[in-house]
Amino acid sequence: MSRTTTPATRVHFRTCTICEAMCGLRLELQGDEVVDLRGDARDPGSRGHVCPKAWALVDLERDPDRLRRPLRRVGRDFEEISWDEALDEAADRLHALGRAHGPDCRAVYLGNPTIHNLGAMAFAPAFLRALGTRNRFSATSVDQLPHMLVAYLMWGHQLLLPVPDIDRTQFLVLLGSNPAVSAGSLMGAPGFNKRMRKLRERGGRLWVFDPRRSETAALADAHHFVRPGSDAWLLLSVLRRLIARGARPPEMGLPIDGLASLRAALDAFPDFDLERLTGVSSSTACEVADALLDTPRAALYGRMGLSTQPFGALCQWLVSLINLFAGQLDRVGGLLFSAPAVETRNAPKGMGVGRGSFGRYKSRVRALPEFGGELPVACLAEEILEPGDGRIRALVTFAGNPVLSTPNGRKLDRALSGLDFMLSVDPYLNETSRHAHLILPPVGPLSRGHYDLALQLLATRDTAKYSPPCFEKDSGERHDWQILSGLTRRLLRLSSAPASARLTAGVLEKLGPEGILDLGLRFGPRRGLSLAKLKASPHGVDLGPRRARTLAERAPKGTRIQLAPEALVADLGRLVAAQGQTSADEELALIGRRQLRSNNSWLHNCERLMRGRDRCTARLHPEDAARLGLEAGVLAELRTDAGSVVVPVELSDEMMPGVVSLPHGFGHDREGTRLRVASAKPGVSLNDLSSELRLDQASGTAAFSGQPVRVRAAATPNSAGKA
Ligand SMILES: Nc1nc2c(c(=O)[nH]1)N[C@H]1C(S)=C(S)[C@@H](COP(=O)(O)OP(=O)(O)OC[C@H]3O[C@@H](n4cnc5c(=O)[nH]c(N)nc54)[C@H](O)[C@@H]3O)O[C@H]1N2
Ligand SMILES: Nc1nc2c(c(=O)[nH]1)N[C@H]1C(S)=C(S)[C@@H](COP(=O)(O)OP(=O)(O)OC[C@H]3O[C@@H](n4cnc5c(=O)[nH]c(N)nc54)[C@H](O)[C@@H]3O)O[C@H]1N2
Ligand code: SF4
Ligand SMILES: [Mo]
Repeated sequence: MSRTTTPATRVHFRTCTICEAMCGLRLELQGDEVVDLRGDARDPGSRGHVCPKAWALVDLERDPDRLRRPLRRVGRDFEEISWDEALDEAADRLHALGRAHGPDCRAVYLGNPTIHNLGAMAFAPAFLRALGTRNRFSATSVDQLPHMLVAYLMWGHQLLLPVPDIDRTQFLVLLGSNPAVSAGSLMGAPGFNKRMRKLRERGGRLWVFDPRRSETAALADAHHFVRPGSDAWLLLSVLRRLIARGARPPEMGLPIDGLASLRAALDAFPDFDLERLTGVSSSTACEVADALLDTPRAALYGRMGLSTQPFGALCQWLVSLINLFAGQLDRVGGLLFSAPAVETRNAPKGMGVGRGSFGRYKSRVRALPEFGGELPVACLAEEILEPGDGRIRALVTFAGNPVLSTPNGRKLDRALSGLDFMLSVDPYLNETSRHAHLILPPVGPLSRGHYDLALQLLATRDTAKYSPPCFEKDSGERHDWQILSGLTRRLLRLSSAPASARLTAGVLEKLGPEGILDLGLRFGPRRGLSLAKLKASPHGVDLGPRRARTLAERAPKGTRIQLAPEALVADLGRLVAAQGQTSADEELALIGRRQLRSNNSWLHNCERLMRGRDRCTARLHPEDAARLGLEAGVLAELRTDAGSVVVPVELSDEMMPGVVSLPHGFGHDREGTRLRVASAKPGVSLNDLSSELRLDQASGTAAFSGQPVRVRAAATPNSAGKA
């Protein structure tokens, strides 16, 4: 009788590193094979929630397309080289260009997965310092920059971001956010649907303002269509109503400046026709204001749809003012500030994230303002292409795919192909890294230890959890932090940096991410925490409910709340001027559409998620389709000032008439990538349509929402996805 031996079964607990929900996962393994994956019911934050994307962690770990060794470009091809050779060459070339043209000729772009990566969070600051360039870019300026700018201007720290207390609120108003799909952002909210069911069971209400009847709107007590990019008028109306009803900012434990200037600015703002501009009636705006004022626990919150639009900063300022005047800011059931176990804000100088800064310098070509040491990524391409002193000649991309994720991807594509040197730290040879001279791939997502240093600040509950690596990396692989540290050390050596800088780099490398985390926990505000303690609690530690009135404790010393920051008051003039602008009849307003089985641009090589019908479609209202002579299933050409794409059409009355939506992160048909699954169903890139010139001028954030787009039947029926 033959006997087969089954490998021993082991169970591994970890945090999912894909989105801000930070779901606790329970993986069951037989040998090296993951045979089961489910939500960890004992995780104090996610309590068993999980979504289909979590399996991508397993698939990416095993993906044959995932790079394991450094690649060097040879003509149009790549060859594998050793780590030492690759790191030496990268540092030498960056150093040589810096010597010849000054440090600023070397730019850096940090992508979204950086924040989901303990090692990268711990080691990127030193790398950035060693490079010493003003040309820093990141996904921040296609995402949450307006939130950070407003926090910096109003209460003195870019990371003091108030989070809706969704488990205790009785009235939640969401604008431009779709947590039923996204799991929330700057509001990490795993199991959002369940939590909304509970809200309604306790007699609470959810209202949604969105140009699409989104998956979140479908859960709501009321959904109102709002014209893309027009929310600032709606928010102004809500604020005016609050003030007309006598609302005043409550005692916050901090001095409050600017009430008179704010009132003067609001009084001077001309009357406007809210319904014509936004599609929302004045009575609805008043209802929102009244409910926020009269419900003891209520919160108004706006996210992507409010930030990445022409008035992103104005919107986020108005959101904060509304919550403040309604007495809901820093209050239980309203919006609260987090109290994480590791205070990155208090990290030693240069290691954490400082208070922020704004407008200390400007971009060379378009004079866009710096924020927190970064420039808006919408100007990256022109900074490379435009000749002259100060031109960017080298670029390091780290965990980013800006060709698909930043405005006018085609222009950036062109710009990248002309760089003197480009380095990508990325596990894939994709639309961006295909331009690199060197690609340094980190280990897979299950082979590293993890703790969410930054996202804990933004979640709806304070927890702390360390995930050990599920797999040992093989000796020929490197962690992101080892790549960053290897580059930092070499750059410091080449530039004969002071001994102290080199010593610090050496100490950090010895500590590694886990050692740094341990120090952060031990010296953090929560007593008794350490890495050992977290290792002994594999499901994570609950840090208890959040408290009200913590802004005064957490704001930098000497903070005075600024109700009317000059830059924002001045920006009201731009809103007044936009009142008269009209769009052409044949134009629709373009918005994005996140999907449950996709995450930005980088999960499309996961077969499990890509299965089924083509999801990269243009969705519009049947009335618009009839007017434009389009039917479901036909191919349409979408054209803007930036470019054009051809995509299949879907019809749905979930769309506000006059609005068309397309998901972002697709467009995998570019030549020279190694993406087996993604390029089989490439879709088109939304950012081939978005213009790099369309910005929230106040913050420099890309204004994706509401881009005017001409839609018509495509002339070439066979060119789907091959724009
Ligand atoms: N039109 C439009 N554009 C958008 C958006 C939108 O809604 N509409 N959304 C914006 C938002 S919110 C964001 S955050 C950005 C995202 O923009 P980016 O961060 O530029 O793009 P991602 O698609 O997240 O690409 C992540 C890259 O990191 C790599 N990667 C994944 N994990 C790791 C890792 O652990 N280490 C390293 N080194 N690399 C890794 C992936 O292979 C991929 O190349 O896109 C923005 N762009
Ligand atoms: N499944 C999945 N989850 C994700 C991601 C993903 O790609 N896929 N990405 C992650 C990332 S990086 C982020 S930043 C978060 C973002 O998470 P969210 O902030 O929830 O962003 P979106 O899901 O893009 O939802 C934005 C909503 O705004 C609406 N909208 C568009 N324009 C306007 C406007 O002008 N006004 C108003 N009022 N609404 C508008 C859109 O129709 C959409 O419903 O999601 C994260 N989670
Ligand atoms: S919701 Fe986000 S964190 Fe949770 S399993 Fe899905 S991708 Fe991972
Ligand atoms: Mo994002």
